[in-house]
Amino acid sequence: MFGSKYRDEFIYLNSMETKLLIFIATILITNQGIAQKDYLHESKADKNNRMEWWKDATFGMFIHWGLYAVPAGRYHGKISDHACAEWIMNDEKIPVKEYETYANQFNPVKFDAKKWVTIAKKAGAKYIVITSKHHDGFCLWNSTVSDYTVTKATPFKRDILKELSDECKKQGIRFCTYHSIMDWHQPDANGNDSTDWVKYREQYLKPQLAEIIHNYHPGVMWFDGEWIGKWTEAQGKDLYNYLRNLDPNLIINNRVGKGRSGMQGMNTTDDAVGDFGTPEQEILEKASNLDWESCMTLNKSWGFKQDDNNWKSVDVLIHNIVEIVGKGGNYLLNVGPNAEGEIPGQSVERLAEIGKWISKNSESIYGNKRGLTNESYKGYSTISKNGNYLYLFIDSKDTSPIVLRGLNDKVVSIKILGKKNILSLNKSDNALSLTIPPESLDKYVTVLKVQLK
Ligand code: FHN
Repeated sequence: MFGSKYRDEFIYLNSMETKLLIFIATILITNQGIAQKDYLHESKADKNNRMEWWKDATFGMFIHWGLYAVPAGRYHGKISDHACAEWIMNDEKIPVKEYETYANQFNPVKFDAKKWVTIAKKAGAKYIVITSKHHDGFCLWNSTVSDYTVTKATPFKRDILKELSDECKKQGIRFCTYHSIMDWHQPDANGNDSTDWVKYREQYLKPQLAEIIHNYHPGVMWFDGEWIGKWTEAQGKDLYNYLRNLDPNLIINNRVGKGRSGMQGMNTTDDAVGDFGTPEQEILEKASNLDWESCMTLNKSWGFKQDDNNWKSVDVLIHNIVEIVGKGGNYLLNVGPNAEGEIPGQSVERLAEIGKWISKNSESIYGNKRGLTNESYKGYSTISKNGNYLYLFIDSKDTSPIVLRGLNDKVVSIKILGKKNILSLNKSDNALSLTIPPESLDKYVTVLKVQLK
């Protein structure tokens, strides 16, 4: 797999001032200088305070971008069998030196951070999570501990994380980063000798994460590639503490450890590390009061795949949002920009349509808690933090009466969100029911605002 022409063997060792900087930094942030605070036993109140912006944000845009956008799912003219284009190096067994040649072709001259952040904002996304480094090991920032970066190995030369993080700051969107623990390009990450693995963790993975945190200030560090045998829960806990000592406010997903399977790392019963659960391409079956985020693609591939036209409909996507918020989660919806630096039109169209719906119904989506149980209301709902307003999501294809049980003495009024007229209610002994005039139904999901006593 190796024979890289790009030096990953810690080029900073050739530079005295950088070596001194690393040495000082290591002294300061390991437990030889400022004592490492233990964040693994943070109080629930402190965690809730730290997570509040993320929970209120509810909806994020995921971005998978890197050298894999160049082949875009094809190799030697053949469409790769794997659904995900970002896995092409592994699936087509592309030798490192051959895969590296994609770097010479990576020149996304149409990349425009302002355009990308505007697309996210218009979609109603409040945060962006971009792949700083995916499994192929290619770095989308100007790393000092590798030559295998967009600034040094491509004709493009620009620091993508810098441009995107600056634009996110300008437009008030939280900038966050995805980072793969597994690294197909790093000799020490794939060496058989355990000292190689220590060297990868301590002298490559951690310094790169420190660079990202110091230079681009991500709100979330979204780990992935944690399933490899070499990575352990204990290493995840060590990394979690290391990063929280660099930025105490950083939010870190449960894939920093081995918690991905379902909701591990979420339950107070087990001690798996991580701040939120990460169900992928699925929505939790049951609602949960734990912090969780469902991540999904718009088609099938995370990275740009030129032959993947399996686009999800807007109706499905909006119903996903409603189900996820109704079950207490966040939604992280992915785009895979192409090698020119453009987000595919099919993605932009869907995100814009989602954004129109969210804009009309925003108070039912952002900053709320999950709502009623099925016993009280058969659909999904959210409730405002102060408990004064309940939001019922009505599938516009379902014309059956809306029934609320056990709330008779609590309901002051019900109206369609965004409209003035109060809807008339039928009261029975323990239930309220109503129907919405067909002409008042939303194209996708109609939202009722219920004022409670
Ligand atoms: O292997 C990756 C995949 O390429 C993609 O990044 C997803 C996104 O969550 N995570 C892994 C598969 O679980």
